[in-house]
Amino acid sequence: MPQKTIGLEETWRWYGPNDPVKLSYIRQAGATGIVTALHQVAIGAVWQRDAIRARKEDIEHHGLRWSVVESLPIHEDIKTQNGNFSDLIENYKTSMENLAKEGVKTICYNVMPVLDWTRTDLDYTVKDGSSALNFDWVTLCAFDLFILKRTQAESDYSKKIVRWAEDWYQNCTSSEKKKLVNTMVAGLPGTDQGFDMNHFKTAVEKYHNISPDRYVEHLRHFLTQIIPVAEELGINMCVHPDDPPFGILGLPRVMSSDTDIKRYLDLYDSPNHGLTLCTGSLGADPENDVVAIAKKYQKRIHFVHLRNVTSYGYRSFYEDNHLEGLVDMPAVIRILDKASSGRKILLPFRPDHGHVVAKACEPSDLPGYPYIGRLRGLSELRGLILGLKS
Ligand code: CS2
Ligand code: MN
Repeated sequence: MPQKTIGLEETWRWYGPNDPVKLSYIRQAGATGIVTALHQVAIGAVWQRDAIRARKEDIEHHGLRWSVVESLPIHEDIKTQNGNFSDLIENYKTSMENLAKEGVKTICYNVMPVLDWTRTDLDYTVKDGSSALNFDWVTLCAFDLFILKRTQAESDYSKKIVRWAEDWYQNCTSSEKKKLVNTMVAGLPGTDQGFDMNHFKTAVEKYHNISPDRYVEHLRHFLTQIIPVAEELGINMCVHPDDPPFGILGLPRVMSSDTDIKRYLDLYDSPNHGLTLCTGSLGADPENDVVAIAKKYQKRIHFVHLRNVTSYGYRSFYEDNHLEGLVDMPAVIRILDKASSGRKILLPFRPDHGHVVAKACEPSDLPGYPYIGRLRGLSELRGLILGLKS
């Protein structure tokens, strides 16, 4: 019998005790590692050691291990260098220390301003009838120009896109508009941090005078503080790329391409300052050669999200089945498998999102995180990994 995975660890994102996908279901899906966060703690507050331990014990009680923290979010005030951001950095360090004391030493985070991943449609029917997440540039433009009404937004779009966005906006119903607002600003699974439109606008406007170069300097400051702590604690920090991997709503984006990744990793040269390779996020820009990126940064990749995308127009894409779409998954797996084999610890990967299939049987309604679609993804990836080994 070939071993299931050598070097790679099958993990699964779990949103904690309120996740309709129970730890027992995850065990039955065949994953061995859990990716989770203390979602109940407000962004910026310290993750206390007893809360970490309780979560860890819960996971271990089900025969699983807590492999990765996703995410330990960076507070907006650290990103914009506002208010008491130095105290917030100290809190971040304390959370890292508490995690390390409990033996949880891989931490995923991202540097996207205001929003984590962004989609314009969370229920997009693909050709086999299942439902996927979708990002449409024209719809985003309509949101930006006619709903958010951001100052100077128009200069970010071509005349053609603006015309199509006007058509879209004029022809859509008020319930469609409402749905778009919810999709854009209501927050992500596992967070209570949804915005209303006014707060959202204020949060976006805080970046008005922060150019990508200035934003990089803010992040350099953050890294200079936290990476030495990671080195001391033996923690691998893994930055997640921007999703989608291009500028939206005038916000600075600095982790969207190979050039961006290089600049960001070069801000602090340390093996503990690494990358979450997210094939779906990077793959949404057809200019990004995901296989080349995987190869180039293989030593700095400490965590992997496997997902695929199909693009259908300028800056527009939907999430495809894991083995279909723009990303050459076998090629990525070959690189990761090789990169992981000589390591002291397994390289965790997870199926990042899945389609809603067999809706009536689906226990979860968290966008992107159904049980059955991810089960399909994990199973296909497991088969691919095994097949490439034999
Ligand atoms: C995840 C991101 O669901 C997803 O698409 O890949 O939300 C990811 O968790 C964060 O950006 C990492 O901090
Ligand atoms: Mn991802």
